[in-house]
Amino acid sequence: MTGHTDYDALVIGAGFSGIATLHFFREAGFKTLVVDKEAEVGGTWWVNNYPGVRTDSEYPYYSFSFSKEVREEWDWSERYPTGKEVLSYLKFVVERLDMRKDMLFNTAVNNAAYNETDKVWEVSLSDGRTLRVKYLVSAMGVLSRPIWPDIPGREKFKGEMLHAAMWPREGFDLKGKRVGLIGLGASGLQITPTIAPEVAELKVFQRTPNFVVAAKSPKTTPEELAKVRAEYDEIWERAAGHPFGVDMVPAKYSAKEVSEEERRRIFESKWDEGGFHFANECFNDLATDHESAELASEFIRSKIREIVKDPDTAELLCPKDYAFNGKRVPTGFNYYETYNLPHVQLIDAKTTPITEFTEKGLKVGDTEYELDVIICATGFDAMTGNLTNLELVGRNGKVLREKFAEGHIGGNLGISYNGFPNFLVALGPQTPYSNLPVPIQLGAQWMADAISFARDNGIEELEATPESEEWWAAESERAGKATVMYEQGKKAKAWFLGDNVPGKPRQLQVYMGGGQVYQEFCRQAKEDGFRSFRAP
Ligand code: N01
Repeated sequence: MTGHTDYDALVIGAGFSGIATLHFFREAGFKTLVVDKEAEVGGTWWVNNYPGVRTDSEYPYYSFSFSKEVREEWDWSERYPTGKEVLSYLKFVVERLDMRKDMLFNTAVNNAAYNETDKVWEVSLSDGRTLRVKYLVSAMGVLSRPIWPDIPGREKFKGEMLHAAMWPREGFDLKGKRVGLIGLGASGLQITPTIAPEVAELKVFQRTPNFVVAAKSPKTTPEELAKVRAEYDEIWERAAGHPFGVDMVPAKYSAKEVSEEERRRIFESKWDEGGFHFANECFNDLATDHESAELASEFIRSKIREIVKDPDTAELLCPKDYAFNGKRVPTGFNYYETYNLPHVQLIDAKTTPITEFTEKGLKVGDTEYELDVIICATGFDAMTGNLTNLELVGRNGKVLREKFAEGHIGGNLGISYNGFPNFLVALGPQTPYSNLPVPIQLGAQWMADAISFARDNGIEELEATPESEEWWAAESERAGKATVMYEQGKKAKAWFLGDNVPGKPRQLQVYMGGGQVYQEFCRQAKEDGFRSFRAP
């Protein structure tokens, strides 16, 4: 029998995942507490307040579908809402659904240990308390453990050193400053055009260029919002059934099946539509066929050469060592155009890498660049970073990071790990590579169903079976290797392979087989009475 508990469930993190988990757990009748080390709700959208931060998924499916009140009452202002607007939305959800009373802020989980006798998790908090809970849920986020660049001398720099994911809460005035930017993933690409107009000089140090698809963010109209509301359930259904969790029409043809002229016409029209329409709606094999991915690459290179006036800069911006989809596709808002500004300079940090930070700036080979501010938009220890950092002790004193070191980062379906009973992960490693609110909401609902089933059937412990972990590791690898992302990602040192973190073993960090396939596996597990989550 389970010993005394303070809560049925404790959820770590009050971002999208924590909010959805709280919603479904409360609905299912579980007394749940959410704790977050930050001062507010929002997770990623609270922490990331760097200049230019915004979504690159469109608002109708970059949001929850579960609350009719929220859907009816919240008005989005533009297609790709800014970080500030997403944060306001999450605050609105929390207020409207009266969630704050079940949330605790400025409180970190120091460690958690499973008490095998009482079958409870003992969770020690930074406020000095130890709570006993039946279920412990990680909703700590997947791209939220920032990493600094592997360049010596950071402490020497006498100017201001900022990280995109640790931007000062109160903002930072860059007006008139000489700024250096390292990192051109989604974060750096949003920062570049946003800060360029106000700084005195912007030096962008590029190691690997990206294939950036253009995006525009028109303002919404009352008519459009009304239409989205009327069609909301269908929009959500389509997004849930799409491999990447977006409401887009999968293309029917291969890029190799059409004439060159027709291909160009289709690429142009989806480029104009903007954002992920280009990746998802042009052709059906840009993520699975290397030649088709190369055709898309060549189109984007032609766009770069068209937009960027200086031919040397344009060539430097053209990725040549890997093809489209080799990195997580980023969207750009005036990104390439920014290099036409006279005070913006692109510096090749690939041929000659950045060797060190100095008192005055940084050095690339023998050249020292003097700077007032250095911005590192150098990414995250993705998917596993927060989990390996947590002192989470399961059966027989085993720590989760030890299990990860053995290679089982995804457990069963990225949700549960053998040896860690009643510990569940919202959006764990090897969950879908997708527009995230969709798998977040579906995953939270699934977890609530799983623990309801356990309660209703007298099952004390939910825990992945060893066989299910072997199966999921093999399926994740099979699915990943069937995509362009795997081979191209290796060339591009993609975070979805773990290649961006020195020393991290190369392993698929996400499930590449498609969100709809993943959901089908989850549905089957539920239909099967969660058998693969009932070790031994
Ligand atoms: O990080 P990244 P990010 N010298 O890992 C460079 C999500 N996201 O924060 O490619 C020079 O993509 C590194 O270079 P290289 C989204 O899923 C979403 O931008 O390794 N450069 C790379 O350019 C995204 O994919 C939004 O050669 C160095 C950069 O740092 C994920 O978060 C917005 C270097 C890191 O890029 C991560 O994006 C923001 C060095 N020594 C983020 N070390 C939305 O729009 C590293 N780099 C919703």
